[in-house]
Amino acid sequence: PKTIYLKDYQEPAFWVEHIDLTVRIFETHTDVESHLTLKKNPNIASRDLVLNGVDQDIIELALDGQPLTQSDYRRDEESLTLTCDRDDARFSSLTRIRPQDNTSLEGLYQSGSMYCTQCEAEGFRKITFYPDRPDVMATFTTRIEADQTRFPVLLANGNPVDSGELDEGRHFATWNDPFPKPSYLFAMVAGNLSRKDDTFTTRSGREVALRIFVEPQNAHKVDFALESLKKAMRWDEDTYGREYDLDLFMIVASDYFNMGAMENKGLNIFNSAAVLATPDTSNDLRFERIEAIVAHEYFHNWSGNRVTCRDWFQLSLKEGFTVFRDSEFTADMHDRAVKRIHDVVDLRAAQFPEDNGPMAHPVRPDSYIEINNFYTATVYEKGAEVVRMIHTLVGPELFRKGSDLYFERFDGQAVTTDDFVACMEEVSGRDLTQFKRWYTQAGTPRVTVTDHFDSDTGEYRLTFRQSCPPTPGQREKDSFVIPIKMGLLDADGNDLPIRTDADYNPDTQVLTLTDTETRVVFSGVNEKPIPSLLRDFSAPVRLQFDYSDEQLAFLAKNDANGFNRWDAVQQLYLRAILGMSEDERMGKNAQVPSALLDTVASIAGDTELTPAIRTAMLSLPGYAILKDAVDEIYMENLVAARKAVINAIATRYRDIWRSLTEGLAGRGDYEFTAAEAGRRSLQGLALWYWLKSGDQAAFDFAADLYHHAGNQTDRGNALRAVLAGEDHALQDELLEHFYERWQDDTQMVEQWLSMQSSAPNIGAADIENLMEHQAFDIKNPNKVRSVIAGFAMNVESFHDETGQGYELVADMIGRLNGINPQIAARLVTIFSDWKRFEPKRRAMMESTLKTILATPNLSPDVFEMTERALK
Ligand code: BAL
Ligand code: ZN
Repeated sequence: PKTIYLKDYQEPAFWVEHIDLTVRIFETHTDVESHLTLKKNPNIASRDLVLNGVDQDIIELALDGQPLTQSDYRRDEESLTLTCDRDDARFSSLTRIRPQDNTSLEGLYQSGSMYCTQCEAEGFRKITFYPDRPDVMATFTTRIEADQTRFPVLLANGNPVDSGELDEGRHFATWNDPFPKPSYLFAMVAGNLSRKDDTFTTRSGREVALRIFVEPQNAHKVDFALESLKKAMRWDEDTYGREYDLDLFMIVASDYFNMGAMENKGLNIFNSAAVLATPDTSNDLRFERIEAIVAHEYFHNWSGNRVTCRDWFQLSLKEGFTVFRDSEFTADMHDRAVKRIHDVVDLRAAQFPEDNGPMAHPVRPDSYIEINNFYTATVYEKGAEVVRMIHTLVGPELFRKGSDLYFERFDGQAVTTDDFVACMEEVSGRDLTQFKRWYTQAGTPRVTVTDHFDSDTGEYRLTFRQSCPPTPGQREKDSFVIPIKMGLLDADGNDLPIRTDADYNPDTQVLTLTDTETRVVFSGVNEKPIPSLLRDFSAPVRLQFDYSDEQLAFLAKNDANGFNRWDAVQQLYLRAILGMSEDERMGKNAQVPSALLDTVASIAGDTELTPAIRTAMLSLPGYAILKDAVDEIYMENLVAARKAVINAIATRYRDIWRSLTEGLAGRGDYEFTAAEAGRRSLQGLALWYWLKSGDQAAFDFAADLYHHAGNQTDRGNALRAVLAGEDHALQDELLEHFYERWQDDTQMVEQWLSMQSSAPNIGAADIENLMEHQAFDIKNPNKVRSVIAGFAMNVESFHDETGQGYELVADMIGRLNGINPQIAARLVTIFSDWKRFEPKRRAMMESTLKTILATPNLSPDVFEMTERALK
């Protein structure tokens, strides 16, 4: 496979001004006719017209109406190249594809009863010959022809311009998209779909028609997404001044989908799991996720579609910015501190480990083999953190000015992360040259902080030292610009006034570090304070300060910053679990620290904290975070230590968990609000602890809650708690009941699968059985994710000492390699921390990776990921 480098980027020799596309769907095949209006790019001397195309049978090709024969062009696996002597030319092609056999779910494919597309990143080349690169922006006219009975609904980007009947029971629809766009934003759908309509009036008074299309059995599941869409449209007007541009905005739900959703111009296509919701079938987390994804895809209309990426190395230009936007949207809609906590948990659980292993890459990578492998936590979530830091450094007003400038200056263009940052520099007058290292240097910086107090002079000094570990291809790192939001707490827990000559902004409480070492002197300090550092997680770094347990307990109780209160408790948990794990390994008697247990009791009883914050503070760090925090992973010891902490918390406070569970019972109908979701989450967690204490009354309560739940949040909380306990008869009974009741509901079946794959004590053999179940379908990514990815995240089971978990997942990767390489490649990341395990698992995981690498006909996707993992 070929490696592509950012440094080799060149504009194409020809632009496409317009494409006229006709897609004729037949029972056994689909014919695609396309006509490209080409224009020579005067900046490039070459006259090579390079058209990407794969998995297509050529019927005829023509240039300016002259048929082309094989000697007229050069062909390789991914493209054909011909010489075009005219500056204005028209390239035509007629090719044949087979969407019904397309299991990669890229390009045009069959999903259930419908046909739909996924073109990002490089799926359009599976539909027709085209310069399939994001810097080529064209207007599209799309005509679809298909059987009228089987496919009554025919959709494409833009506005409907024509439709009518054809012979033999067929019909057509023609769509025109007036906004130039890259081919990755192309979409079309043909199906028997039910439709729900709504409208949105933009702030300038234009009425936009909103339509959601779903397969008929899902017609009752669209209201929440429609409401979310309208909220997102309003928010983008209010917060960014961005108005929707077409007269029609459509969403289609597809059961077979590799990603969460896709922002195709005017025609978003969603994974059904990311759009369909009812209180009876979706839990609160799912509601929040759907609201965020609907918003994310909608926000792309500006940050991604109107202004797009010049090349795929710039992916974070649209993804990092858009994740930042959707994260702020959720914070505004619900609870800002809780949203920040959830984002940081995800970052630490997914992105930090990525940055800490062989898959580490910069937010703007330098090279790739398969771009699909770079839709990563680094490009998305760390990319969003980088945008957030710019927001923090320049402040909200200038950030908005910078984004206005960016959208205005680059509207209709394909640009780079440098262009984005340049706008922020221009409006703020701030030089962000050093800051841009966040885009080019991989790895999570470490910031070690020490302090010194001089009571004679009333000076308190903090010394910050930053470093960044080596990552693949980058041994040495230059220092980063790191905004540290901070405060100093006095003995009563109040913030002291800050007096310092350092680069500290009193309005935002932000201290900006630029050097490897920074000494900051605070004057007028009468007593030694406790520093509260990295408030709101103001930079994606690992900050280390040598707090005592008592100081952490103090911060957990008193810090004015909600995020840091939570983080102080997390440090207590982490420290306790890691300490106990190490004690265990050394054969010492491991004790749960009393500061931790006291803190837990005080949080559980603190009714001044919202239930949602209490849930977050009472939730232990997961294994992804624990594994990432140690140099060498000893799974048995980590598991034993984490369980011991849970058991101590559960049994010591059994009465608290019981009274919380009972006291937090819901009244009235389900409402998806921050307050109600918080209440349900705390009840779910309390029930889980109560049940972990082994109290029979808790099992009875859970069974009762399961059977009488009026919504899926409560039902799921009850079932998850039962699955975490030891009553196997009750587990079987509820699981059987669940499937019986919900087997016709795809989203519920997916949850049924993932609750089992992530339950404690599940083994590889159970997973094999689950894959034999009629509910499983290896060609459906959601089912694969529910069972296989769920199992792989279930580290207690996946890392079983026999290595059977590894074998099972490797076997799946081998099978998926030929079916859906994108999904197969994603699963490889599960093994990427193999080098950090103790010798036995390390050897087993390495050999598993080598087995994967030896798979016959390995796709470039899986090859690239496995090779990187092994390095
Ligand atoms: N662009 C791929 C899906 C998303 O990030 O919105
Ligand atoms: Zn996106």
